[in-house]
Amino acid sequence: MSDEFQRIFGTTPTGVWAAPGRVNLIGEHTDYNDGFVLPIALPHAVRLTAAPRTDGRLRLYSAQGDGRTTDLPVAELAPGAVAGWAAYPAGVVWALREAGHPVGGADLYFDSDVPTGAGLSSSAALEVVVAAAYRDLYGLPLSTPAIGLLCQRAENLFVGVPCGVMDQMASACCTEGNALFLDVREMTQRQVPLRLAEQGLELLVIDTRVKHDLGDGAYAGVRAGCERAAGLLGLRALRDAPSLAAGRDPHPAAVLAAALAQLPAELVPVVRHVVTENDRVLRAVELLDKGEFEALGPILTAGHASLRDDFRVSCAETDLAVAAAVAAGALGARMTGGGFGGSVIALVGVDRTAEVGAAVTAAFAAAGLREPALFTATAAAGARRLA
Ligand code: GAF
Repeated sequence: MSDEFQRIFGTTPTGVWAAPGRVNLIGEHTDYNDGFVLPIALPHAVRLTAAPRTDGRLRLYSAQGDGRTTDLPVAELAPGAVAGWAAYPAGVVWALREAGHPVGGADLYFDSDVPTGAGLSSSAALEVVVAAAYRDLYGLPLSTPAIGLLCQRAENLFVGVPCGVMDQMASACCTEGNALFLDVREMTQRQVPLRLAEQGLELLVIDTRVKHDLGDGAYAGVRAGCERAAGLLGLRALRDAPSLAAGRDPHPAAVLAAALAQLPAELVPVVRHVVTENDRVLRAVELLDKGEFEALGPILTAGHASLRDDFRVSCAETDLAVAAAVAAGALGARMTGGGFGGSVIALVGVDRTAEVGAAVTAAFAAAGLREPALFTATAAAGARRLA
C-alpha cells in the first residue's frame, strides 16, 4: 500500500489504520430512541494509509474509486460542499475542526473490503478510520466513544444522513471476541464475550445484495415517527415507554397497553417495536453473560418479526433469507442494520452452516433473485493503528 500511496501522492506515509464494518446482533432502530444496542465488529475493514500535510489541503484517494484524487482545502470544508464518498472523510475533518481541534491537511489513501450498500456500515468505517488516523497524526485527545460521537455528527450534519450512533460506536469501540452492549442515553458500554465457537455455533451473514431506493427517506420517516410518538406520550424518548420486561412494573402489559391507547393507530406498532426490541437486547445480554448462546436464536427471529410486522423496515428479500435460514435449521435469524434491503444474520450450528447457506441460495434462485453473498463473521476488533 505504501508504494501505491507514493505513486498517488508523491510522499511517504506516516502510518496505516483500520476501522471495521459491523453487524448488529439485536437492538435495531433503538439507538436514536436513547435505547440499547448489541453490535459486533466485522473482520472486514477500511484500511487507511495516511500522512499529514502542512499546506492545509485534504487529498483523498480510494482504491475502490474512479482513479481520481479529490483535493479539498480544510479551511473551506462546509456541509453540502462535498459530494459522493469523499463527503464522509471530509465530514470528519470538518467535525474535528468545528470541535476546536487544531487539524490541518492530510493525504489519505483508502482501501476497503467492507461490502458497500449491504447494511454493514461501510460509511461508518470510513468515518471512524479518518478520526483514528487524525487523532494520532495530530495528537488529539480523543477517546474511542468521542470518536464515535464525532463521526455521527459528521454524518448527520456534513453528509446529511440522520443516523443514530450505533454504527460509529461499533466501529470505534468494539473489541475482538466481544459484542458491544451500549446504552445510548447514558453512553455507557460493556464488552460482552461472544464465545459462539465453544458451543459449536457461528454467525452466518447473508448479504441479499439488494438496496431499495426508498431506504434513505424511509429511515428519516420512521425516525420522525418515533420522535412524534415520544412527544405524544410526553416522554423524552421511546426508551422511557413502559417496558414489557418482568420486574420493571407489576403489570407491564397493562401499563404499555394504556400508553399505546393514547396514540394514533399508525404509531402503536412503532412504539411496540422499540419497547420490545429494547427488552430483547437486555434479555440477549443476560443470555450471553450466562453463556447460553443457543437461546439467542429465538430472540433474533422475534426481532425480525417485529421489524417486519411492527416497524415495517424489512423487505421481501430479507424476509425470504430469514425464513429460508430458519427452515433449514438456523437457531434464529434477522435482518441487521437500517433495513430496506441489506444483510441478514443467522445463528447456526457449525455443522449446519453449509446447509443453511445452500438453502438460502436455492430460495433466492427459486424466487428469481440475484445470488446472495455469504460469509461467516467472528467478533473482530474496532478501530486501530496497524503500522
Ligand atoms: C442504520 C443507522 F445508521 C444506525 O444508527 C441505526 O439506527 C440502524 O440503522 C438501525 O438500528 O444503520
